[in-house]
Amino acid sequence: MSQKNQTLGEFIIENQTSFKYTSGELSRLINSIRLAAKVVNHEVNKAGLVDIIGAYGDTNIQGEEQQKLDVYANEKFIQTLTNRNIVCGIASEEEDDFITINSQDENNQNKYVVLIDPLDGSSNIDVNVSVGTIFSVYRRVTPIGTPVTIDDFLQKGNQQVAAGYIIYGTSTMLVYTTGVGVNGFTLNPAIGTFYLSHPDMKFPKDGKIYSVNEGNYIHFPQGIKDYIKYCQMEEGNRPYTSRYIGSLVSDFHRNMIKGGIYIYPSTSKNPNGKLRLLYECNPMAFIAEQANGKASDGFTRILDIQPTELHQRVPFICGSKSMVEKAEEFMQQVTVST
Ligand code: P6P
Repeated sequence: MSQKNQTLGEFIIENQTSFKYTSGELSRLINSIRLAAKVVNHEVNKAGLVDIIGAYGDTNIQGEEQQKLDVYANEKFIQTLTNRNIVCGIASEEEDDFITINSQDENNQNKYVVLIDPLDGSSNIDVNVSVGTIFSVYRRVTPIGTPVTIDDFLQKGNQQVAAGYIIYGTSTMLVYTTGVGVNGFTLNPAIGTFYLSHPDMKFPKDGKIYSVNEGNYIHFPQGIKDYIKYCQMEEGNRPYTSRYIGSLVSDFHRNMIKGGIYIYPSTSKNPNGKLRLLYECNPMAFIAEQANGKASDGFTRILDIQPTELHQRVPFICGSKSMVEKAEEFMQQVTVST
């Protein structure tokens, strides 16, 4: 049984046997994500400083070319996963196509593929609002030792073997699941170690926070408009509170701790919504369900959606189970009545 203040490394070792694929590779994969998270965290936390320094031109005071942080984060996660020779393929929001790792090495017995949003919400960096990294892990479905194909990435979310996020906020946390619950680790920056601070995280079944960009209200489906009005009505434990950080990882993390619902629906401008299925919605949905929450597009469980392309978008409703089910009710009522 995990105990508070256990380090991430100790936790991985202790819980490795509980993971059905106990090859140790997944543990090494989580460890490589841990390393990349620390490197990116260092850079994110000095972003403001770098911006000030970088103001003297295109290079910073060390003469380094100033990189956009999401490009930097993308490079660090890809580099770490590649260098440790753990995965056979990577897909990223920052890469048009998937990346094949060591395909020329027929001895490449690596069986995992990773999909990442290296720095979600990066537009918030300039205003010092928390941002995050999201990752999703699958076992490949094509033969080991051959180059990965798109089929290895277009798997349903219910096939994920691990998923997690790093939130670069007032503190830096790594929250992940391997299908046996959700655990949160907080970084002690002084010594660069993640400690188990939030064991066995669970969404409260109900909540009083709804997170949606109401600036798009007039473009929402009628069911979402009706649900938002329901949240605002004086009745029972309502009105709810509206909280929207504009960073999925931050809104999700707060809702998981306090109870709440996050909604990024389809709009007339974006019929499939904005969020990406493979490296945003699927990993967050896996975590949500492992934490007794729920995630759907209003009609279909996110984890059951068959992906058709790497960067496809889906409407996303996720959070406390009873809140998601109420939003689905409004969505499905309108469909029936229209
Ligand atoms: P909007 C960030 O760009 C992101 O992908 C999520 O992290 C966030 O919840 C959403 O988009 C914000 O989008 O359109 O409300 O600014």
